[in-house]
Amino acid sequence: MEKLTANKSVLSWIEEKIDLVKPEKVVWIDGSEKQIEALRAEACSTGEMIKLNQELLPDCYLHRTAVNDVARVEARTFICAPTKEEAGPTNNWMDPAEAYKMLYDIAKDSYKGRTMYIIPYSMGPVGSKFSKIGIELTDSIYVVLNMCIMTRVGTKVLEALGDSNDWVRGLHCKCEINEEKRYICQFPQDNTIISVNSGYGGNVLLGKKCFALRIASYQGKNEGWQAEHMLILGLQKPNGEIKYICAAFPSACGKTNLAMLIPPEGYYKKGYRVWCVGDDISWIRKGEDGRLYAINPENGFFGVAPGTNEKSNPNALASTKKGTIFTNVALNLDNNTVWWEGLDKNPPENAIEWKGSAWNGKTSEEKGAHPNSRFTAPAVNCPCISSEFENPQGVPISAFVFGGRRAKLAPLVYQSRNWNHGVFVGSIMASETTAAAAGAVGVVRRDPMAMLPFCGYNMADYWQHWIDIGAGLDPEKAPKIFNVNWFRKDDEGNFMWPGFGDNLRVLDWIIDRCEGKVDAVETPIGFVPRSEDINLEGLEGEVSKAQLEEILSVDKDLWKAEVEGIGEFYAKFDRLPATLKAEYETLKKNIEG
Ligand code: OXD
Ligand code: MN
Repeated sequence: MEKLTANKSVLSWIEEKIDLVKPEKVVWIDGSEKQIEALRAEACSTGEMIKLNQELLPDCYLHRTAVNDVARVEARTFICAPTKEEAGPTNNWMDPAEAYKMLYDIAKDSYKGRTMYIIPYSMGPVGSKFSKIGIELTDSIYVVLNMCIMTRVGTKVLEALGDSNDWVRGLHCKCEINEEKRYICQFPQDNTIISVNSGYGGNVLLGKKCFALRIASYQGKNEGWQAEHMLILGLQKPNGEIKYICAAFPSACGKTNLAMLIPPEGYYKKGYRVWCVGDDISWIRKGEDGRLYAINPENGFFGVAPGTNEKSNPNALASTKKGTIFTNVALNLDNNTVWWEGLDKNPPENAIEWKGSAWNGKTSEEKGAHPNSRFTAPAVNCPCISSEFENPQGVPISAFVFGGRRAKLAPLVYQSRNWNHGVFVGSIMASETTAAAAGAVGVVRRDPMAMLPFCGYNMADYWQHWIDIGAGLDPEKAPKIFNVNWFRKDDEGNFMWPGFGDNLRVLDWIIDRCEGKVDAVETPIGFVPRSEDINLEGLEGEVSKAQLEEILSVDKDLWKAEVEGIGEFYAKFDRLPATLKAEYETLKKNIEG
C-alpha cells in the first residue's frame, strides 16, 4: 500500500518497528469511511467484533476482551524517565534503556502472521495550536476502530504534520495478552509510548491516557500549558450567557454524567442548559486576553456503561445509539442489542454475558456486563455537544472544580481562598476506589487532581507547574478553584445528596461565586455556601434544609484526622513546593485553632 507521508522521521521510525515486529502486511489508516467499513467487516469475519442490530443500533458493534484484560493496569504502567526522581514517588519507574530492551524483546516478531495498522491521529482539532499529533502502530482492528472514534484520524493529520518531527510515537503489540508480560510504558523525554500484551481500551488506545495525559502533561510543563484529567462543560444561564467549567474527579466518579447533565425541571424551564465540550481530558493554555482556555483533545467518549440509563445520563445513552463500539457488555440474543447492569430493570433472559457464555439475566447471580465495560461513542452523537466542541481556540474557563467520593468528610462544595490554596485543595484530593482500575474497590486513596495514574513526571513538580501557571495569571482573570463532593452519606449509608441533574444547583452557585454575585461563609477549609444560597426548589421531600446544612458542614474532628493523612501523603514528596507546605500549615492551624 502506498505510504501516506514522505515525512522522514515518521518513515524511518516505522521501518525500524517493522523490522522489529515483522508484520505480514502493513496498512496505513487513511480515515476514509470505506476503509473503516472494510475493517469492521474483517473484524466481524474473524469474531473480533459482533455486528449489532443495524436498525436499532446502526454501525454499532460489540467486542469482548480477554477475561484477564478488562481495566487499566496501574501496577504495570511505567514512566521511563532518565532518573527515578523525574518520575517521582507516585509513578512506577523503569530505566529507559532497560525498558526499551525488555519491551523490544517482548515485541520482537510479535506481528508475525498479523497486519500492522499505522494510525496517524490528532489530539485536538486538526491544525489547532492546542493540538498534537501521534502515530500509533497496532496489530488490533479493535484499536484502529476505537481510535477512529476517539481521535481525528487519517491523511489530513499527516498533511498537518508535514515534515515536522514533533509527534508522539506509539507502538502497541497485543502479543499473547499475557498479564505477566503486560507493560504500558511512557518515555516522556522521547515522546514515545510502548504498550504490550493488552487489548483493553485505556492500555491500548494510546491517544487517550498515555498521550493526552502522561506524555502531554510533561510536554505541557516544558511548553507552559496544562494537560488535565478534567471534563469541560458550558453552563448556559437564562440570559443565554455560557460559562465554562473544567472539573477533575477520579475515574468513575461520574465525570461523564456531570459533563452531560440535564438541569432539573425548574432550572430547565428557566432556560438553564449544560453543553458538553469534553468528558475526560482538558488541554489548557493562556489565551491572548490573559484568560485560560481549554480544548478537549478527544473526539469521542470512552464511557463506563453500567449505571448509564435514561435517568442517570440520557445524553450519554443517546450518544451510544449509532457508530458505537461496546466492550464487555452483555449481548441480548433476542434482538441482537446490548445490555448492562443499571440500563433498565429488564435484563434479557436469552443473552451472552461479557465473558462469552450463555446468560439469563433474570435468574443468574453473575453480572451480564463487566463493571468496567465501556462504550466508545462519537462525540457528535451527543445531543448536548457544545457548539464550541471544534473551536480551535478552545473555551474560556471560569472555574476549576475538584472532587471525589468522601462519605463523611468533604462538604457538598467549598471554594478555595485563592489560586495557591486551590492548588493545595487539588493536591489533597482523595476518593474511594472503583472498578475502573484493577485492584481493590472501596478503599480511600489520594488522587491529586485525579492525576495519580496519569501524571507523566514528578507529581511535586506538577504541583509547582500549577503554581507557576497561576503566578502568570492576573488574579482577576484566573479561574476560581472549588471542591465538590456529591457522595456524602448518612450513618445508615444512604446518599444525602441526589446528585446527577441536581448537581446543577451547585454549579450555579459556583458560577455565581465566580461572578461575585453571592456571599459565602468562611470556614477553616475555605468558603462554603450559606444554606439559603443552594436552591432546593423541586427537592421537597428529598433534601431538607437540615440535611443540606449537614452536608455543608465542616467537622473539625474528621478534618484533624484528614490533616494527618495529608501529612503522611506529603511526606513522600522530597520536592514538595514550599507554597503547598505553607498551605498545609495553614489548614493545620485553622483546624486545630
Ligand atoms: C477513564 C479512566 O477511563 O479515568 O477515563 O479510567
Ligand atoms: Mn478518565
